[in-house]
Amino acid sequence: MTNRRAFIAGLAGLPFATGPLAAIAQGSVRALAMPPLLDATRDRHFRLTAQKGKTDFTGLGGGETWGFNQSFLGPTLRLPAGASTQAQIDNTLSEKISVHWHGMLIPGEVDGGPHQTIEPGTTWFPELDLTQPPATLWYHSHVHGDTGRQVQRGLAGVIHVDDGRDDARGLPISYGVDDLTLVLQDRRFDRQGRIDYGLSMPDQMMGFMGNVILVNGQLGTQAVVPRGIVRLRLLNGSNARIYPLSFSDRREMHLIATDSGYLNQPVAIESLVIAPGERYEVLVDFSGGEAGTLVSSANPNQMMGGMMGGASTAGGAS
Ligand SMILES: [Cu+2]
Repeated sequence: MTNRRAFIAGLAGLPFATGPLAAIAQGSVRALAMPPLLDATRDRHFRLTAQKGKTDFTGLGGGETWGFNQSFLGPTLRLPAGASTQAQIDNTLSEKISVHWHGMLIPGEVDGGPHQTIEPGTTWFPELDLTQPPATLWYHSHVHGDTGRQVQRGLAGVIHVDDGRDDARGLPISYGVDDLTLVLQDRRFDRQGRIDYGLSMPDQMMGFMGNVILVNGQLGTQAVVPRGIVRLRLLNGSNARIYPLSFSDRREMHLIATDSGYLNQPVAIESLVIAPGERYEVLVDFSGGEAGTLVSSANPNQMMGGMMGGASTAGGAS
């Protein structure tokens, strides 16, 4: 594949990672996998099953994780703009969850907030009538007092609201090829590689902060993209970490969309700051063939920043 070049999306190399994790971060680089695409634009129906699984993120063994239709996180939902889609959510877990459609402009009765829990062993059938313009949204459990833990476990995924006109707009539309969905999340792992969500006093005061960055639930990965313009749909699905993102060679990005959809025109930027829950879409030019490294500098909202370390790397170059 001589016309393709590597673009690394997720080599977590935080300077304060502990022993075994630091070794993994410096280890071999794997290909970044996208969440599976669940395209409901034709059927106007989709089904998500909240389920238990096991994930070994670090190679140290791993442990129980949760996901929709898989072990960790959920599929990317492609939903039609200007149409109604019937959803079916099965909860096979042993505790109540909810599925909140973050960013969706829909009535409260189908919004999936803390008032709409899905009890264990039950199914919820919300009808999602999308009257909003195309945008990148996300879904996540939103149980009162338990959202942080359940999202850490994996109950989250991305939504593309699609009006079928992106090709006419000249935007990349091949999912996972030149249209990449990147879910940025931080985690802590114990020595067995299980997700560690023990909340310390600073966690409770400042919000949970992990010491490794996962991209689509994966550590130490790179994405290979075609030469040309590549679209990155970025979601910060972390509890509290804010990511100031840029490419290590300061290459230009063109911001095309934010939480509510497309801008009137692209804006050339060198960096962007993405807070928890936010989405940004950027175009990056890979026609020159040089690999790029997407880097996150230190969380600007971090108490004791000096103690916790400075720059952290969300990507690495090849
Ligand atoms: Cu939300």
